Amino acid sequence: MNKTVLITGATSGIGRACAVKFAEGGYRIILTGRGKDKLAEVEKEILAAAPNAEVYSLLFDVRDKSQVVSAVASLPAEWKNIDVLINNAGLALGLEPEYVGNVDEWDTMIDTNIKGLLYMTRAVVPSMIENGRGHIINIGSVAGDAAYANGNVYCATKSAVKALSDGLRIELTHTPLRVTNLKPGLVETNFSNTRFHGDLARAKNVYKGIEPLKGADIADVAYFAASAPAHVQIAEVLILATHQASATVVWRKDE
Ligand code: NDP
Ligand code: 8X3
Repeated sequence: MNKTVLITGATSGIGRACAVKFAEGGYRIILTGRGKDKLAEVEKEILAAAPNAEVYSLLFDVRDKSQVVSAVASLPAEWKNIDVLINNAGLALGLEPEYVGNVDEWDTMIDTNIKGLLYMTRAVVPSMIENGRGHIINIGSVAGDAAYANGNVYCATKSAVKALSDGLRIELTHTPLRVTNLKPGLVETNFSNTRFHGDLARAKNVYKGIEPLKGADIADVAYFAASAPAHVQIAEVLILATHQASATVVWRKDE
């Protein structure tokens, strides 16, 4: 049987691109997300790109511990053996100093980017250990390497993704399982629209004067890491746009 990948936040951006890339590579795809219609749309896109792909969709919110547990437990027997877990669901909300930050938005970022990732890991990894195979690919960020002004809580959540990836890798050294932390820089997806609460002009401005990465660029790296020989563990990858050197150093062409 072909390998199976489960992707959180598969309804948009990087997660959606991973779903298509892994389907094209012959993986069976478990799509997970919060919108039924969006999941159906992604399923259609996958089948257009890879007509023989097998796709199974799970509808849940990664912040909800009991939904995570029951969604994973509800997988039919033939979908239960997950080879690759891509912990991708995540978001930034707002860009303002910590001392005036929106406390509810902090909760949402922490609940999604840290706790959601933990709930998924807790729900999926034990069966990977039992099966003697598995790969956890966490989507961290350049924002986890160093804080930038007004990024505070978002940067902290992505630092946490690094710590959790490193910790899990240490805890799994006695197993064949692998853990990868992918740290993208500027990727043009729905990310900035979400961060700026639907202010499309402000979101567009983030990518002004630079050719940003695309979701597909990150999917290529995720697929490469998953395809490495069993003795090779791609532990961490920082993926930046060519004219970007860090979260804050970006060369922009005048437009
Ligand atoms: P998108 O906004 O395009 O996609 C985010 C995905 O996460 C959506 O499918 C969204 O679903 C899902 N999601 C958000 N909250 C939840 C939740 N509570 N439960 C389930 N799914 C949820 O952004 P990206 O593709 O860019 O982001 C993907 C990951 O990449 C995030 O972890 C982000 O932090 C990280 N990243 C992004 C970078 C960028 O520049 N774009 C750079 C570095 C890292 P819904 O539509 O339902 O909200
Ligand atoms: C997203 C990249 O630099 O906007 O994680 O924080 S950045």
